[in-house]
Amino acid sequence: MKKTIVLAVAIALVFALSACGTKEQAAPASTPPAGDSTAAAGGGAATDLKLVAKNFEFDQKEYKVKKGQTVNVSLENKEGIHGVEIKGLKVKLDNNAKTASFKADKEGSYDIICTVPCGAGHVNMKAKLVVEA
Ligand SMILES: [Cu+2]
Repeated sequence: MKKTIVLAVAIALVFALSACGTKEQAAPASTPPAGDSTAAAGGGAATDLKLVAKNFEFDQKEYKVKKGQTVNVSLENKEGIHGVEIKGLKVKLDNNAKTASFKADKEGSYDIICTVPCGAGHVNMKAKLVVEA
């Protein structure tokens, strides 16, 4: 008899948990936008953002992503050794950590800077990330 009760409670728990899960329909992937999550989340709004660095500039002055997207950032050092920090988004990349993911959940313009003292043009190695509505 006791076993039946335990089983019933277990089933009720499972239902309660799955009911909770359906509340968040907007998030098909339950992966939080942690900085170290590089796995491609199946479905959902995800986008790849590649930053190509050389002496002493990035391949674009301005990168754009849509608000709400999970952005998988990667860094390619085409010439020289550079690092990247996206200010305000806790994203840092270099040759040891070339990829990162973050959720673009706030509109705005974020500064992208080089984090490696790479040479004469280092201080001017800047770009922008724009999160659009
Ligand atoms: Cu630099």
